[in-house]
Amino acid sequence: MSDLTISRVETRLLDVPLIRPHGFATYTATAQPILLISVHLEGGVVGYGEGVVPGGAWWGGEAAETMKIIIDRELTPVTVGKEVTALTGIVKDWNRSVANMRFAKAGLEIAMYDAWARALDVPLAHLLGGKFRDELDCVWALGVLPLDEAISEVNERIETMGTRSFKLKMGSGDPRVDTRRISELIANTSDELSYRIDINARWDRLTALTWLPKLAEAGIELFEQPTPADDLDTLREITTRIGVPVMVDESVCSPADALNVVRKQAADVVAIKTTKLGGLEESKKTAAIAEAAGLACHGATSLEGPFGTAASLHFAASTPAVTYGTELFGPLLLKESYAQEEIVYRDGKVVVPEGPGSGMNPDWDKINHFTRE
Ligand code: MUC
Ligand code: MG
Repeated sequence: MSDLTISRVETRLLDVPLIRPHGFATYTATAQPILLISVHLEGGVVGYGEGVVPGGAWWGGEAAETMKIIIDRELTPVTVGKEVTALTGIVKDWNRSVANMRFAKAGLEIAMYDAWARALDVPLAHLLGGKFRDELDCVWALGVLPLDEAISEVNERIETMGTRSFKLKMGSGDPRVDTRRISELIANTSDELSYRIDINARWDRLTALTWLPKLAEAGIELFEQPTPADDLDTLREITTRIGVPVMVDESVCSPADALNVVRKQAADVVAIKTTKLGGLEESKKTAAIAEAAGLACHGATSLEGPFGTAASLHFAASTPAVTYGTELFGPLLLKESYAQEEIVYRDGKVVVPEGPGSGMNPDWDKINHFTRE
């Protein structure tokens, strides 16, 4: 046993209200369930991670509640008592006893990495190859909103964050209505802005081939996951026929998925989420595959809070393959933070927090306030 031995793992469910309802294709979130994961070392250091999905199980099948069960019952017993520096071997042990469950594994892996970096008193990025940049472009996402609310939110974000690039969720309603709403939004806001859409895999091939060209004409510059995750042939057809870059998100939840997208030439950009991919190591592997094939990588979010977002920022700051900016705005969607520090957003960018670890420290009063009974 040493100061780096993992003495215990704690998980607690938080319910954190959002600043406004966030409408996805098939779900509207008003609060974000977040599993706060703490990894305690014998020497007294504690590392933090978050188990988070965008709203709930609709996105990929896991939820904060399932992550708690998997971590408490399956992953913790094969983690406690080992040195945090044995992280790779610990993850191999997890994979022997638990298949898939990447969101759960990501939260615990990141908490271990955070504890390790804090024990060395260095920023998390030092364990990931080191930072080569201190800030990254950051888009803002609008949920499905009525036109007037969307216009005022775009102008408010330009004012408060200097945002130049916006992601528009869609896919919940009539494609004709959605397309008209988005065309009017683009026409009624500054023509110096860039817009992309995320349909969360909910359009079928015919709907996509009918409406995406009209959205391209309206000025949409990127199609995120317009059609189902497994149908890479349709994604390739969209990528080659319409001429607007396609970003895969639900299609890539592992390095092997990225290889399939490369082989099928199904997309131009890969959304790298440290959550869906199972943590920082798996995200590095996925980004390397995309980079080797000439695909761009985007530092994407599952709407993590401050701890998960900071870890993803340290990842993106140490991964040159992330060339397509980020959407790591999660903490700004939460009505209140539960960390002592604030992540800084300015001039359309987000600043990588300083360490040790992720650079975020718990505000226990707020955490206790948000903890689910
Ligand atoms: C997703 O599918 O991209 C990221 C931002 C947002 O508004 O939704 C998430 C999930
Ligand atoms: Mg997406």
